[in-house]
Amino acid sequence: MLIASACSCGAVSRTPATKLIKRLWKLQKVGIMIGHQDDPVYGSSWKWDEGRSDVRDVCGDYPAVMGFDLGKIEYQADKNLDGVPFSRMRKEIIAQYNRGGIIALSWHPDNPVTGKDTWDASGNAVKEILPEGSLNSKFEGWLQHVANFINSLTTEKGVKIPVIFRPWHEMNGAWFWWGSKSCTPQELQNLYRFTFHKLVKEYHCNNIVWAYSPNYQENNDEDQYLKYYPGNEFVDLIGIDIYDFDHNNHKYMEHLSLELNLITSIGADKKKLVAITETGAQRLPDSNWFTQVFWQVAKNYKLSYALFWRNAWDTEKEIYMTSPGHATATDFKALFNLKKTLFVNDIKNIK
Ligand code: BMA
Repeated sequence: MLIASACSCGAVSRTPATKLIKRLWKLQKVGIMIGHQDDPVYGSSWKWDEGRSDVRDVCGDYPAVMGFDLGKIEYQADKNLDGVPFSRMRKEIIAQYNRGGIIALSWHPDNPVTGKDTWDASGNAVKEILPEGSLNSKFEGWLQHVANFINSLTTEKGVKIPVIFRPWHEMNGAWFWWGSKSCTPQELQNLYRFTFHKLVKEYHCNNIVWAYSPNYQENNDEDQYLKYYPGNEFVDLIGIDIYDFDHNNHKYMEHLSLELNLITSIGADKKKLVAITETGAQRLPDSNWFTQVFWQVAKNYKLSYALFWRNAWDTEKEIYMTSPGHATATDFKALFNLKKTLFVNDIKNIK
């Protein structure tokens, strides 16, 4: 099961994944990359235009990290769960790679037992899709579709594009069908390892940097954080998903610093990259949130990146990133101008 491409401690054989891991270690020493989910496909007041980005329209550069979600690739659908065509997603991933940027993938698959969406936590789905379960072969098909997409990420010259992938994210929460109320920690670990094994060993995805990405949790400690951890050989980067959903800056700052104290120390112990794998203040109610709330905490840590969630075209409350004319635009430019925040132009020559 152990393979060189999944090891973060110095590549044995050079694969697209090990090259990206090495690059991420270099970059983590330079600053914190700023990321944005679905950045080039829609924004707070537009959708599907080409060549647009709320981030670039505000500060003149693309985010260093772009996030995309694979939800519904399990059916080989044309569009993901948020309406993004997979062909467009592939095109934007290639463009982001060509400009020197980095790509992070998540996956919100439907519930394989009930056929309902990813938030349907019923049906003991994890047990059913594992090797002894009744839906294992169906699930293998799903993983093959994921692998086909990830393997299809190549430049025009045929160079395979590496991506950060964080399967079964927020598993310590109870909202997804792989969450804490729907399976045991052991089952979740088996699911992660099964996913890893299929994608890496069977489908030869040598371009995945593997991320472990639980959600923020009250009174978190090392044991809690690692409760679902699949093992060092399956993980290159550890992170945390953490939001402010109720406009409480103080609480967000306190929680973020507790989580970052914890995961940067675990990261140092385990020699793993560390990131804020999802974050944001819902609706962005404060004009200076980026520099005065987020950055006041984040600046104290060595982190790979912070990925702000999407400016949803389909849900009014889901605004997590600045945009032209938004009250946060001036403050975001100030964040952009800081030496330690990295956008594409800051990283493109650091290979
Ligand atoms: C969630 C929300 C959903 C969305 C999903 C996948 O956190 O933003 O509206 O469908 O991510 O992008």
